[in-house]
Amino acid sequence: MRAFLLLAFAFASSTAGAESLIMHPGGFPSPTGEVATLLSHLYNVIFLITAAVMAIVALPLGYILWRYRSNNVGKPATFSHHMGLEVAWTVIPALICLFIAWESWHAMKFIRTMPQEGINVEAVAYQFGWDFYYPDASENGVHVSAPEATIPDAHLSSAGEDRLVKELVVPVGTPIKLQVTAADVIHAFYAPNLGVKIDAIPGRINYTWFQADAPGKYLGQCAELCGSAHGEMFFYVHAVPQADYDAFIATQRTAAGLTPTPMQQEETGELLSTQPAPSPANAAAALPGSTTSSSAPSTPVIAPAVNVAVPSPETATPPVL
Ligand SMILES: [Cu+2]
Repeated sequence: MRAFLLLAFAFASSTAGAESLIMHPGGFPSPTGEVATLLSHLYNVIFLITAAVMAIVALPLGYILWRYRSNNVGKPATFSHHMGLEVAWTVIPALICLFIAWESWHAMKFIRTMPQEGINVEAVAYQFGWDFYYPDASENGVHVSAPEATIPDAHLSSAGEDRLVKELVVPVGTPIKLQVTAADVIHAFYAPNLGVKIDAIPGRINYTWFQADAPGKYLGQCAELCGSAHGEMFFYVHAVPQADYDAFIATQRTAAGLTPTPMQQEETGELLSTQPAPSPANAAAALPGSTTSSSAPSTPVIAPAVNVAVPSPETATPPVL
C-alpha cells in the first residue's frame, strides 16, 4: 500500500507542475496569437484532468489485481453497498464535466466574437485550392487577392517539382476577421498554429478570427475530405510586419489595376455574394507540379443561398483557465 501511495503522490506532483513540460503533447504545433494560445491551454487543462482520472482509476485497479491475485486470496469481503462511494463517483465526475463544459463555452464565445479592430479577409475554397481576398483594399468592384507561393517544405513538394499554393499575407499583431465559403463542395480552412479550423460550405458564409503574434509562414490545409486531391489543398498564412503588409497591399492593388493606396475605402465586411468564383486556371494552379500563374478570377459569381452577415463587433476578454 505504501508503494501505491508513493506512486500516486509522484504522479500528482508531476502533473501539478507539468503544464510547461507538456504544452504540446503529441507533437501539437506551437500556438501563436490569443485564439491559438487559448485553445492550447484548454487542451492542456482537459488533458491533465483526463490523465488524472485515468491514474485514479488505473493505479488502484493494478494494485487490486496484484494484491488479490489467485494465489493470495483470503476471505472475501461481505459488504455490498456503500452510500459514500456512490455519491462520490456520481458527483465528482459530474462536477468535472461541468467544469470542462464551462471552460469550453467561454473559449467558443471568445473565438466567435469578432474583434472590433482588424482587417477583413475572405476565403473561397474549391476543388482543389484556395482564393483569398482583401475587401478592405478592394475598390469599385475590383477585388484584391492573395498571390501564389512555392511550398519550400521538402516533405510536401515532390523532387524537381514546384508546388504552388495561395499565400494569405497578414500583418503581425493584428486580428484577422475571416469569412469563409466554398465554390463547389464542403471544405475546411485549417491553420493549426493559429488555432483556426472552420468549415467552408457552399451557399453559406462562416466566420471566425485569428491573430499571428510572431512573423512567419504558417502552413494550412483543407481539413474536410473533398475529393481526389484533397490532400494537396495546402495554403500559407504569411505573417509579416505592418510596413511589409502595407507594401504588399500596394503591390497587389497595382497588379489589380488600382492605385497603390485606396482612393476611397469600400465598406468593410463586404459579403462574399459579390465575389467572383475561382477560375479553372486557378484550380489547376493549385495542383502539384503546376506552374500556372494566378490571375484575378472571373465569372461565374458565387451566389450563396444564405448570406450570413458578420455580427456587430464586440470586445471580448479571454477567459482565464
Ligand atoms: Cu479538402
